[in-house]
Amino acid sequence: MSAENKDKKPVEGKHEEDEVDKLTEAMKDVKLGDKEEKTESAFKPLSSNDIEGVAKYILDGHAKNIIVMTGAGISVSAGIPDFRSPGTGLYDNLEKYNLPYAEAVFDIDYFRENPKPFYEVVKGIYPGQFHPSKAHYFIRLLAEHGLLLRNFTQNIDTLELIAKIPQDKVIYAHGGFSKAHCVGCHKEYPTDFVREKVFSEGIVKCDKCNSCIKPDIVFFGESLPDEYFSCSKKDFPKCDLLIVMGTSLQVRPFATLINAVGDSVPRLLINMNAVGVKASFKSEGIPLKDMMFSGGFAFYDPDNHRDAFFKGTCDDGVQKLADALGWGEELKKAFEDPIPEFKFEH
Ligand code: CNA
Repeated sequence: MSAENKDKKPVEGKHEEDEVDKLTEAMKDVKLGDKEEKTESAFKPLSSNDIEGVAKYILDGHAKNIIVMTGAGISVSAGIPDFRSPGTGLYDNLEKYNLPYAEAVFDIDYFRENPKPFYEVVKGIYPGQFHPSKAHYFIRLLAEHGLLLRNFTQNIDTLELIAKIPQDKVIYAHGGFSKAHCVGCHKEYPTDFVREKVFSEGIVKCDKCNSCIKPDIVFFGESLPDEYFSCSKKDFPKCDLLIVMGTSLQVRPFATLINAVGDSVPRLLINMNAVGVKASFKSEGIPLKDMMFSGGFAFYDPDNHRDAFFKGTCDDGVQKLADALGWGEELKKAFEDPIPEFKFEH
């Protein structure tokens, strides 16, 4: 048996036991002869579809394999603009680059033609300039309490590393700055060299083929790292609570992961606005983009039995959740941690 399979068995067994416990609990309300549909809608993993309900679910011991999906919104309070927030997001502030469309700044074909806008924009995100947000430290606390299965992040700012979230718990779905390669001949370059050139010369060229060098951020038109696929396949079936924070859920394939947890697994969204909602409730929030993947959050569905939405900042949401878990002071203290000198180590 491979090491991976050895690891897998007990976790799956435990997960099944939890499922049986949950089902047994749910069956208590079922009267003899009740129709099956009623059994399903009676099943409610959360005592209330809000942060308090999620905290109770955790405190009752139901969440031992929490997955946290994150996006640019968790780093906004750290001083890094997101993409899509109206007015402040990067996409609303690109006029000076005369781009054909906003996403072009992170498009691999456009980069090959005109790399300058990317190098300019990326200076404002480059690791080493920012202090992580409370939301990053909350993810670290989940790991320290032994509850974090994985943090899947779309972010490229590396604040997960600075907040000391264990790096084997983080999947950088859209890559990062820890490596850099030439887009022509794929020669690898030291990250410090690339960083220095970006800030001093505004453009970085390969000494072998004269193409541009790009940090290993995943651009539109490029594939996601292998570990994103292998870990999402392995992790999501084990997940017993999904927390989604600070993302518009507009970028595939990442966004579709919210549908990859089991049907009875609670999902908490902490965001400034409702996103990833079921297409039938699009008047209430931003729906999941791709109809090929059915599902989405059911906040506005009268039969919603497991989705909770906290409307507000990630930092307020995690503080409220931490308070409800009795970790409020621990989170405030972690947030005050002095940040280590920045080094690419993952
Ligand atoms: P996005 O599309 O810009 O969406 C951000 C979401 O967060 C929006 O729904 C906002 O309403 C919400 N939001 C903004 N501020 C807050 C806040 N303080 N609290 C709670 N919610 C907030 O960004 P996504 O991450 O969804 O898009 C994926 C892109 C963004 C990835 O490819 C990233 O690489 C890329 N990106 C990353 C960074 C970063 O690494 N910090 C910055 C900008 C863009």
